[in-house]
Amino acid sequence: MTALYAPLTSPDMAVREIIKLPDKRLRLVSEPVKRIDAGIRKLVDDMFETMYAAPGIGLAAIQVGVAKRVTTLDLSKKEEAQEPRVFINPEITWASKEKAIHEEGCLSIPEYYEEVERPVQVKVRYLDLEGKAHEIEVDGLFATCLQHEIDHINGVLFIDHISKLKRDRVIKKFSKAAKAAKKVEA
Ligand code: K1U
Ligand code: ZN
Repeated sequence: MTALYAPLTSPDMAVREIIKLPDKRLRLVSEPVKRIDAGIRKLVDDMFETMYAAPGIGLAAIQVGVAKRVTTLDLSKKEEAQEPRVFINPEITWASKEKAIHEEGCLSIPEYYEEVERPVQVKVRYLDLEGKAHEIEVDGLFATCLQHEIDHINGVLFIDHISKLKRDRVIKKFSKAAKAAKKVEA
């Protein structure tokens, strides 16, 4: 199974701003990580800090405005020890024909939840923070969340998997809120 990431906190870690719908950066296709350097390690630290503060169970780098193919995940329950996981350049190498419906949320579309149909199981190839390659087969919430994050890396949002009517409605609502917030700022 996936090697867990450590350390969990350090004084240098920072909560970054999570960009929200309709921010166009959410539609960017993120660039592969070529070298895992101090900048990537700092990004990952900050992504964990941001994800835990939100709180969320996953986060893609583009959600903090960085178009790099990096995602963090922690599916542990409140009462359990944290299980931070990092996926660099993750790729789905296989998806089951069998599909399942799960309710999804998104930190970039706060307080909006919808049922989404996705493959039950996927195989995902990725690099860890040491640059070591792994391939894992996951199902359940792990598979749902990892597919959601890989979608982010490709500029896809979970609302792209729901009806056009519902999608248009939520985009309109968030666009209106963003306009109103801009007016207050001005
Ligand atoms: O990528 C994101 O926007 C994070 C998102 C991940 C996700 C959730 C559910 C299904 C698929 C992908 C979230 O973390 S939304 C918040 C959330 O689900 C949650 C927050 C606190 C405790 C438990 C769940
Ligand atoms: Zn999301």
